[in-house]
Amino acid sequence: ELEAVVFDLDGVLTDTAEYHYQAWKQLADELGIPFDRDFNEELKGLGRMDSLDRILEKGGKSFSEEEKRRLADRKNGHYRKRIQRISPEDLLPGMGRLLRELKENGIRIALASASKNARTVIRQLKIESFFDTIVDAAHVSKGKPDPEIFLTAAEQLGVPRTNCAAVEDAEAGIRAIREADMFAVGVGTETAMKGADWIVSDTSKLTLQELKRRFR
Ligand code: B16
Ligand code: MG
Repeated sequence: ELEAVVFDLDGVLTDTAEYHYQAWKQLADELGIPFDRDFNEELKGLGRMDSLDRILEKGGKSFSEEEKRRLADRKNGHYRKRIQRISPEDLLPGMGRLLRELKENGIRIALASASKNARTVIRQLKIESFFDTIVDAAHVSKGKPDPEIFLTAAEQLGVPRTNCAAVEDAEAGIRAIREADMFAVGVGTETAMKGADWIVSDTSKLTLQELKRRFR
């Protein structure tokens, strides 16, 4: 039976994925590395350093660890500038309703985000009080597609993993959910979300009633 729902942040609760794209694009432009939305798809859900490594690899550039840290910080600056504008209006369609439905029905709620900026974003969206636990990159050692972040969320909620559903918009995230033995809900296209147990084209289709029906 469904006891808990674990949410990814970027691309599920709000479209920070767009801001990550813009911030990486700005950094890539500064470095003279080609960067487009297609390539950005591959970065979704990956941690900051993993993403940077992919971009540098694609551009055929190598930097020292020290320089890479500086580049990652620079990207984070580009990103933080953009997320300051986030407000409750930036919650993706239907997500405010879903969070309320879950609360009213006693279903526990967790956040599992690879972003170290997750709490800032959740605060700006004014949805912090819905979450029973927030697990972000600072709490885990292995990033998605490793299942650690989802398993940590279930553990902190005290709910068996098989009674959890998790919602993701990234390939790496869907893999992590499946590895964690949870019910995987994918937001996106059939191709990008292949492997998910239930795929919705956008967040407005995510209702508790339908989730319960699909849940194994
Ligand atoms: P930060 P999620 C992920 O968040 C993003 O999808 C990914 O694009 C980003 O690189 C990663 O967080 C790290 O974010 O640089 O803010 O620490 O989708 O797992 O909520
Ligand atoms: Mg995401």
